[in-house]
Amino acid sequence: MADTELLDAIRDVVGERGLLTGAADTAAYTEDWRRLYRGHTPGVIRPADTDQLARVVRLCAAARAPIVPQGGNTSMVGGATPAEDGSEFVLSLARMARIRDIDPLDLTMTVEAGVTLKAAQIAAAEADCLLPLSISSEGSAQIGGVLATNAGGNNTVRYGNARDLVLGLEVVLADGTVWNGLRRLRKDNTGYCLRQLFVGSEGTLGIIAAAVLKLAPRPHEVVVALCAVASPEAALKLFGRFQSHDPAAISAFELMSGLGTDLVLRHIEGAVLPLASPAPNYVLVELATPRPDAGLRDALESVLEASLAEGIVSDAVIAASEAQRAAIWRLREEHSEAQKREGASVKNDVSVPVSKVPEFVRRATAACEALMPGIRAVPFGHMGDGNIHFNLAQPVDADPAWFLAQDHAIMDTVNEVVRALDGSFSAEHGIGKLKPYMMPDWRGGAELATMRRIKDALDPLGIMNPAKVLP
Ligand code: 2HG
Ligand code: ZN
Repeated sequence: MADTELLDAIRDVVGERGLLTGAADTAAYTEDWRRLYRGHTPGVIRPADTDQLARVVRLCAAARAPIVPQGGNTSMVGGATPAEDGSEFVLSLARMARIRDIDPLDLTMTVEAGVTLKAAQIAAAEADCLLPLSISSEGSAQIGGVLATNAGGNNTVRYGNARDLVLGLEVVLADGTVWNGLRRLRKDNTGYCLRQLFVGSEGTLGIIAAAVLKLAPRPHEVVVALCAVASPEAALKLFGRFQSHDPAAISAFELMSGLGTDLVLRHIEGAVLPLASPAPNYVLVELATPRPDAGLRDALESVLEASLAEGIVSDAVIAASEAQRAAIWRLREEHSEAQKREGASVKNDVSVPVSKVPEFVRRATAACEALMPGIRAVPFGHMGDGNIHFNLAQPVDADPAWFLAQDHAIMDTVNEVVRALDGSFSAEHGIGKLKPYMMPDWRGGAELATMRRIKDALDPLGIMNPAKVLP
């Protein structure tokens, strides 16, 4: 089918509103959040429901036209950006944004792919439930993308990753067939677990159209503290204290470096440090429980008092209101934006065993400083689950393009340390366009060969998010 014929056929399915073709209209969909990739597209397709989605996928399959599924376009690895050659359609799920059902007794919600994570959290809270997944980009990130990338975020220490919250999926397969797997069962051993194949597949096997997510009871008490610590070693000791007090109460345990926090204070309007003086490192700890009168605040105070007395913590503040809680969280959640404003940055989204986080930060910092004088390590992230964002800010006054041109050397340097500590080169952001070249080295042999066979079986034409994930 000729290009204009295909565009006309797609427009017949999704209507005028459902297809954007002008460069000005498609621009926001062709560049990634980090501005590492700028692609071109013959059109951004915006179906309104699963039936339209399936019909356009069928048209694209018949024309062998490649498709890049896109949610909130918040990928950190270029996972949702089309190729430069202008051959790939962007398939935006944004209009499929209905919350189909919430059941507080089953503790489930059924949501369409284009619902933002934030909107899903709010809907769950209105039903007196908790959707226990929280990421910095939750205001823009959409459920489809969150699941397709198996997002992790701040609550993994307690509730696991996105994968652990999925009971059922509705998926449009690469030939346009709709698989309705929207089951809400806690037990269902009926052959291969197809839903988990699509979770984390980054749109390379099919397109997630809707999902049944597990909810948790809504917490009655939530307490947040910001703690000043001398080093990641001290942060690990503090984690141990909270673990031995009550591991089930920890809903987030986040590490921030002095530099990262300083960048937030410098670049983000209204950000303030609620402590008397700056520290080399900080921990944000959040405890939460659905039990009323659990006395969490007292527990938090007593762990912090003991840690202060032992010299593990040098200062700490417990949020006294919802607003203070939000202000402390803001220091953590604005880390990416602040680093973007500071200049060029190379990101390493890595994981190591929790007990190895301090050693990892020390060795990776030394290795990067040896590689490039003036480079600035900004380690932060989800210490409670071992996932550190070991980001490197460009040397002050360096040319950003020069710095970014060395991203492979920097990432390889960090990954050598990750490997020595039995970690992973991609903890939660996925592979996208940025990291397929690392796959043979890290996942080669039987693992990568099996992934290729799965890809060939489910997407024989190779039209689903080409050149992502697999090298
Ligand atoms: C976070 O934890 C995100 O805030 C982004 O995963 C991390 O910017 C980053 O590297
Ligand atoms: Zn993160």
